[in-house]
Amino acid sequence: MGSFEVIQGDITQSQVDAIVNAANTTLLGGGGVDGAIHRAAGPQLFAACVPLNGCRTGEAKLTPGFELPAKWVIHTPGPVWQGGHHHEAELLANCYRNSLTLAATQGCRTVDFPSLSTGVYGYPLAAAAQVATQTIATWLAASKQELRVRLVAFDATTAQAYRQAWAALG
Ligand code: AR6
Repeated sequence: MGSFEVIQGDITQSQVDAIVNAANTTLLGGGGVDGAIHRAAGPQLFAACVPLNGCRTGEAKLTPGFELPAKWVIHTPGPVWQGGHHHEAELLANCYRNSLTLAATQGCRTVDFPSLSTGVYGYPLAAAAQVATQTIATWLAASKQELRVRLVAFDATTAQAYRQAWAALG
């Protein structure tokens, strides 16, 4: 069991056990939330990512948070939207599931996600929100741990999409 909530804000400010990074497969930084996380964590984050040798789409790898308020960063490359027939939904679900499992394995009680894949990677927001909320709900229902999960939306439109998708699960 556990809980889920949507908030609006800047994930680099999150005071939680782990934040999730919308990374790319190199894990060596980029723009968007990835760039913001690397800037806020400081250069040690990049140094910690180099020996990880990248990460496959849908998988997740852990580093410390360094100068972030969050203790850990879980890096997961989401799928690039290619029209919806290239396993995008399955890969996006894998990102959420693998990140949650990694957080739980690490003993985290609180984990914050950004809206994976809906920026540069072009995943349609409503569809991404549906996959994310469904995957989180299923994972929480199956888990024995008390994990508090939050979706940190950068803007109001994104927050609304995830709130709607969560409510639609019934
Ligand atoms: N806090 C919370 N959400 C944020 C923040 C922040 N500080 N900054 C941006 N967002 P994106 P993707 C939101 O493009 O689509 C990078 O270059 C943003 O508004 O960051 O998975 C990586 O290196 C959007 O809603 O991630 C990859 O190459 C969401 O975060 C690529 O972009 C995700 O947008 C990954 O693309």
